[in-house]
Amino acid sequence: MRRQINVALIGYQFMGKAHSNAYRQMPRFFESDAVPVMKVICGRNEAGVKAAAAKYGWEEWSTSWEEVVRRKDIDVVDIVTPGDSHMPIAVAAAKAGKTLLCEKPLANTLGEAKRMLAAAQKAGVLHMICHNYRKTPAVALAQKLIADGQLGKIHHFRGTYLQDWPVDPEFPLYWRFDKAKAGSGALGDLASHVTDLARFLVGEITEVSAALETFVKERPQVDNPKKKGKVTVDDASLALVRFANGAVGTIEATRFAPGRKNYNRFEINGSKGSLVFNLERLNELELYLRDDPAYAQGFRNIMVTEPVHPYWKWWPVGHVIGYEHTFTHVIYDLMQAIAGNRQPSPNFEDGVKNQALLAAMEKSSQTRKWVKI
Ligand code: SOE
Repeated sequence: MRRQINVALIGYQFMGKAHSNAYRQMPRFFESDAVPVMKVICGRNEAGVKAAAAKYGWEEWSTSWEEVVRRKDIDVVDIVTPGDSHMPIAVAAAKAGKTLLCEKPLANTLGEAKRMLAAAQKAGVLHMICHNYRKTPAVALAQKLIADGQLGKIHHFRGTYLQDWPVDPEFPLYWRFDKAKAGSGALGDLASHVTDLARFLVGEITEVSAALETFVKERPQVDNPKKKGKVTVDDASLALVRFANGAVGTIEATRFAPGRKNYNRFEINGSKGSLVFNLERLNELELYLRDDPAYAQGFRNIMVTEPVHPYWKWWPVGHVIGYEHTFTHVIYDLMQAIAGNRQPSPNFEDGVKNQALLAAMEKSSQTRKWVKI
């Protein structure tokens, strides 16, 4: 008998959809030792959350996260709200003894992120941060190849995350442009994925030199489009980074790259070879090994769709998967961690380390100096 884990999802918009879809898929396809039960979805707008509950398949809905996190029958509290409410929800849920899953970045400030980790540790609960791209089979394979030494000593990490949705200056000033709500712009939303991948694949970053830029300083207000309001976050963030193991890297995240919808790519060069991942071709990993015979040297394209590959035991051989499955793998790992009573990975400790990098990048951009972590 697999353990039934009652989940409460706090928030129901974009990421709420992705998480709901993952919970729905889990019990059907996965041989996990615990299965999520979609108990309750929570949001402030009654009509919105009611519709989301029906559409995504949650048993109940609520407009009060305070009530939901206190419920005795809830095991997991999954937080997908804008960043300004991550800390209060996570701290209250930790105090109530719940397992925590939280969207990235962990919080809006390093101080808040540290409070969340401290609360989880004090309560002795399991905690996980949703960096879904780590759970892409090709990314997990890249990590294994590097950890096994196939690339030798790592010299370079080159990560880019490019989008284009707000290039039009008339795009409205919704919450992602408000520092009080979102914490930062491209930095927290996109660069945070790249810094997480850099840490996952290459190791800890010790020093950063960064530049943040806001190209469109004012946008039409959502409720009153004739009036403009101030954009208080970055549109782009760029950084040079140094790793503890001697590697160097570049991280570029922008919302101003026309034609690039969700272009998350990295290239890693080591003494023995290189590898390339591009989310737009997420089932593939490009690998170049210097030890290949001279006549056969070149980048090979590995289809990461075989049972020997990470996260492939449920999917049919050679049948490609997509973005949505990265979330299913997050939920699978969470359920396995709950069943085994061990901390999932990545968790709030990773969230705090990542937040320290984001804070350092902001400081570096303001002071125009290198900042040590
Ligand atoms: C929106 O910009 C967004 O959905 C991010 O919030 C996600 O974390 C990223 O994966 C895709 O883009």
